[in-house]
Amino acid sequence: MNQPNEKLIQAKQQLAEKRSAEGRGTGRDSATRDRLPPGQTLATNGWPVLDLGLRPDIRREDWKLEISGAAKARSFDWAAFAALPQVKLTTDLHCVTRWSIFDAQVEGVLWSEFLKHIEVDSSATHVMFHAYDGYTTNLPLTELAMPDVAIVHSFGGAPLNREHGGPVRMWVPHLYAWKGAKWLKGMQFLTEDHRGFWEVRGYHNHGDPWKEERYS
Ligand SMILES: Nc1nc2c(c(=O)[nH]1)N[C@H]1C(S)=C(S)[C@@H](COP(=O)(O)O)O[C@H]1N2
Ligand SMILES: [Mo]
Repeated sequence: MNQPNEKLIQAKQQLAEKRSAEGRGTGRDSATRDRLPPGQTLATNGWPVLDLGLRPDIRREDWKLEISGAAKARSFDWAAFAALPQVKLTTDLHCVTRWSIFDAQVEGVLWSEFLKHIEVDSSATHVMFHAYDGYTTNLPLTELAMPDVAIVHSFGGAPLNREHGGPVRMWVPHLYAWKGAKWLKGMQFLTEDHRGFWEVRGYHNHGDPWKEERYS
């Protein structure tokens, strides 16, 4: 009677698993490769944490978002923010330190929706985002107008944890992740561009991962 060659099957299965893991890890399979911007690797161990190391501990009930500069001054507390129309988004995210994550599920308020609830001067061209850890990052209104830009409070169906910028962070998935301020505290509307924390320290002012706009 012919017996299947268990050893051969095992060896082949191990090879398949190895190749599959390599594909996930490095973007060597074509579907992954097409979604990975140049020079990026898919993070294999969940969503990495990157920041200045301060990680402020803000409770939802203590959180405030201040609108300032070339816009009507206004403050949102958690209740006011949570009352705005909410969406769920599934997007990829790319970090300049070369990891990417696929299919991040976030929930919050789309930028396009948020704009309906504030009064921005016609002279405004850029926004400086301010965070509770002192971090800043600048974005032109034209980039904020791109799809999937949002102010988010949840990830994977749960409140955004402290490490990833809870209670509320910016989500700008078409640019490198440093453009998304964690522990969001303020939006300062500007009539000209000013560079944020990393942008004055050699990071690219625009940060398109598909063009590898990493450093300037
Ligand atoms: N407030 C704040 N936001 C921040 C940072 C920071 O140091 N402070 N780091 C930025 C950088 S460099 C990256 S890569 C992403 C990382 O987000 P994550 O830790 O959720 O992966 O947050 C960005 N937003
Ligand atoms: Mo980063």
